[in-house]
Amino acid sequence: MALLYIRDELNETWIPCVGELGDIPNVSISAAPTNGAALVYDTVSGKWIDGTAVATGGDWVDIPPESPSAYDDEFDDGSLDAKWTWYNQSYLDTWDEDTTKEDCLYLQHPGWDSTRWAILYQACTEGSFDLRTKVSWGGWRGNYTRIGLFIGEATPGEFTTILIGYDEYPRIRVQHFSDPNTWAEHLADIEFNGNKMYLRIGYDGSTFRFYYSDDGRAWTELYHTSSLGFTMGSIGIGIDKIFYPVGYDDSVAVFDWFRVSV
Ligand SMILES: [Ca+2]
Ligand SMILES: [Ca+2]
Repeated sequence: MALLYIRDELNETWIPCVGELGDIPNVSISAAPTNGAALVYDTVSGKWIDGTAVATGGDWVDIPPESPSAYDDEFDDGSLDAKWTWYNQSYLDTWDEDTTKEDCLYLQHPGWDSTRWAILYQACTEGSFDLRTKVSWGGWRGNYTRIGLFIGEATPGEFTTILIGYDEYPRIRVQHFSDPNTWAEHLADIEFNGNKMYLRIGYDGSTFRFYYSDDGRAWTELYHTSSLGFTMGSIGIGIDKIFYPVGYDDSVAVFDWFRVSV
């Protein structure tokens, strides 16, 4: 029989689920199961997940949700889903949904053509939402290379992104663009020397919040605003690398999944 563990977020430990659960902060468990399985409620994602999935103390944020939204993509079936539309895909930009390694989406952007952000987007005008992705670098990075998560106008026009990127030094940054080719303003940033990050944008009907996390569970808010300055019409992911001469290595964004709660 698999042993179920419960995550104690306050003490950052896994607690074996034997006997009485007691009052453990931030988690709850379903009624006694009849089939040997158990459901654990993850207060971070707001979803019930199969308790056996965390039996080894694993990283359950990487387990697909039981009820994915129509916007979700696990990037695990070998082809780019029809729900995505490219913006600024030049003949140089390629994608690879690699099912032979980690079931990730690789966006490769040489960057020495005239475009800036190469973007994959979906139309979205939801009143409130929670948008998350897991992203890492898969190639070269230098000044003005960026990979990130965004919300924007339709097609997508003006947009605001939370990204991991490089500008004199490596950063996590919230940035506003007038359009995918035109930078507008820096809104917030911190130094970040890592390679992998979870990024999140939430809107509760009154405030837009931009978060990052190194484990996908404990989130740090980097920026919030009550007004984006534009009307939201799209959500998506992208990679930016501008005007490096031929000879620099390609820049590659590796997205593991894209999940949306509305
Ligand atoms: Ca796919
Ligand atoms: Ca995946």
